Amino acid sequence: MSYDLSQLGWDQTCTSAFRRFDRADSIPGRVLRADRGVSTVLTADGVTRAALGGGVLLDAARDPVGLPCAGDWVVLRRWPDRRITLELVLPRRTVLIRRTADKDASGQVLAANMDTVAVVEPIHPEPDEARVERLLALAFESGAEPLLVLTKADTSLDPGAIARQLAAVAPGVPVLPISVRLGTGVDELRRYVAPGRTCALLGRSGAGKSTLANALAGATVMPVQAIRDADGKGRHTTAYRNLVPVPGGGAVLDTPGIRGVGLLDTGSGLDRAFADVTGLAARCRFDDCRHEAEPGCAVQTALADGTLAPRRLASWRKLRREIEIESGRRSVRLARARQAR
Ligand SMILES: Nc1nc2c(ncn2[C@@H]2O[C@H](COP(=O)(O)OP(=O)(O)OP(=O)(O)O)[C@@H](O)[C@H]2O)c(=O)[nH]1
Ligand SMILES: [Mg+2]
Ligand SMILES: [Zn+2]
Repeated sequence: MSYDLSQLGWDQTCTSAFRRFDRADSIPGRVLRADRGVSTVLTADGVTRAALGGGVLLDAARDPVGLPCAGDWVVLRRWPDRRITLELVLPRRTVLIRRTADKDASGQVLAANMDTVAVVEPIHPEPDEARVERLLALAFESGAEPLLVLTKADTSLDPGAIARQLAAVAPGVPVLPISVRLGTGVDELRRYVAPGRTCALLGRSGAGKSTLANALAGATVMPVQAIRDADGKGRHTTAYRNLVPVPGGGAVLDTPGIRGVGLLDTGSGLDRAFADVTGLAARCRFDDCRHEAEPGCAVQTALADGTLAPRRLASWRKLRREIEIESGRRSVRLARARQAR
């Protein structure tokens, strides 16, 4: 069996990154799934399992962010005794990363090298604007193009109205209502998994991510929640992140539902997710405007004339504060670690 890795986005940049490590016994591949100590990797020769090599383990001991994850381009090594090891993770073009409770880690990598991050939010039960905002900030921060997918469009009489309502919390982001049940919107999503392109799915448990992945793959690759419970809450069905190649196209990267997601942000992802607010803030008279009662505050003007929703401003402030507190903690930790050394 032979597989053309360019279908999955292997390009000139990958080729030159790989060349630096190229040896007779090295082969490139893309991680479909990463488990503890072993990765499932798609190479030109098909799917193989590879144990983590010493170098990768050493890097990961310093910072788990260096561990391979679904979507990573990697270098494998074939040993004379037919063992295969994963020797290197090639530089990530984009990376979806969230804050973890782990004090020393710089975060948890959810997906790598995707072109699009689709925030997947169900129309039923009611979409949660605050969750969409938070996930979009994470999506923007990844470096990939965000997309908002509204699933289960068949549960609403007017999905278009819900899409318009949510577009207000997703400025500049395409909003795509989809019903896999009715087959509507799936073809639009297919554009994001064209040959060479990868789309990661991110959203709460039960949102319908795996159902989408299966629809794109044209097969049941991911198990989905069998029975819909009345409150729509459901339990986690997908337990691992999985890159699923799409026949005749690129790939979709399914992830387990996330409950809370801590932002690990330099601020730029958040600012881009709140482009409406930051765009206004840039027009305030004072550079250090706090958008409270200062004269010439464009944000207050927009609140007064109804072009900016108060909820939206409150949301932005809340997430900003969270990031500030977190980065404060981080620098204290770093300083302590330096002192300890
Ligand atoms: N009515 C309707 N139900 C859907 C649609 N798509 C998915 N569902 C249902 O939503 C439930 C959850 O779907 P999953 O695909 O397992 O959700 P998930 O986001 O992968 O969930 P986790 O793996 O737990 O994160 C299933 O019972 C699906 O049948 C749709 O278009 N319409
Ligand atoms: Mg799932
Ligand atoms: Zn202002």
